[in-house]
Amino acid sequence: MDHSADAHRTDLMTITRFVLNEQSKYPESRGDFSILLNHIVLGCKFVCTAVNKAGLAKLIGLAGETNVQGEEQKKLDVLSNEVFIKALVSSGRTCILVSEEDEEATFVERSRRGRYCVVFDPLDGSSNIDCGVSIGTIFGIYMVKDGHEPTIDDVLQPGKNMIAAGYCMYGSSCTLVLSTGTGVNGFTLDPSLGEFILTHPDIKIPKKGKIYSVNEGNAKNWDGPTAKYVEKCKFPTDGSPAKSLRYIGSMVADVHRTLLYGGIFLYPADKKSPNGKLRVLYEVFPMSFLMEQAGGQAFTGKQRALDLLPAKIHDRSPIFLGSYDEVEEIKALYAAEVKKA
Ligand code: FDP
Repeated sequence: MDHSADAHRTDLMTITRFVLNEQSKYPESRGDFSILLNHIVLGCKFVCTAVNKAGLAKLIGLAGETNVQGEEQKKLDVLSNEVFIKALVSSGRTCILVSEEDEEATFVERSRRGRYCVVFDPLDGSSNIDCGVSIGTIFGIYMVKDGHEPTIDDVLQPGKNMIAAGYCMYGSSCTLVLSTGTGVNGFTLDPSLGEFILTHPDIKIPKKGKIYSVNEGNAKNWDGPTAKYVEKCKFPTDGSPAKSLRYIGSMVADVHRTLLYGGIFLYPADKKSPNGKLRVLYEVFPMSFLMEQAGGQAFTGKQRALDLLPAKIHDRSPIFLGSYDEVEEIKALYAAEVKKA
């Protein structure tokens, strides 16, 4: 990439401009989605700033410490949740919010209600906060039909009914990846402007990948197809080179790398956790939506991930997502297992 040319670019495509451009393609649009997205973006910027200061916690008193004024400070995941709930409610465009942090869904009061339901994990990968590893916010958006009183069934919907999904990664840079159902675009926060700039237009995941990403510490409890797939990654029998293993243990970071470089990310079922670990509504669905929109696939071991119908808001599911060919291989291994039975 020609960075010197970039430094002189003055015509920047900000995320706001991008979304307004998209909106202008739909003359009937009332601009509600753009307003909602603006509030999500604000939440991401707020959390990004808080995450960047996390390493200074002991010095200046953040995240569970007592600060110099003697005030008790909030843990980052609790703070992030509050930031997003407030940003989403104040947008006036939401009616139901489901957060990883809250046991129950939040129903927005009638006077501040809009048509969108947002499911989100405000700070995913939070076990990585204290060591400064990349973490992120994941979100998915459903729309409630006009004139209907929102109920929990409006969010207990298959992922294929989402109208948008995305994540924001708080890493060496702050990157927001978004799909509104017509491809995937990536934006990087320019801290000097305080704006997300389109840096990764029309992301397409490579059809095949050289990287697999999994917590191999769980291998002794895996089922046959998962164990066979990972064995093939390490000891291929078709003459292809062995794959590299990369596992950060922070879903946003592992999925982001998979999206850009290709490969597969898996959090399978195992004997101890028959439904895997990751949550359907705000981890599996948004990431599966993005993968499909980028030309990849997402599979649960039994079906297309976006066809799942969650029964409860915090349901979990095994997940295999990434490059088209890699997921195709996994699907073949599970199909062979079903045939054997
Ligand atoms: P974390 O527990 O740190 O919040 O679902 C949360 C998650 O992280 C994902 O971000 C990550 O992919 C996964 O759990 C890591 O789980 P393991 O530690 O079991 O590998």
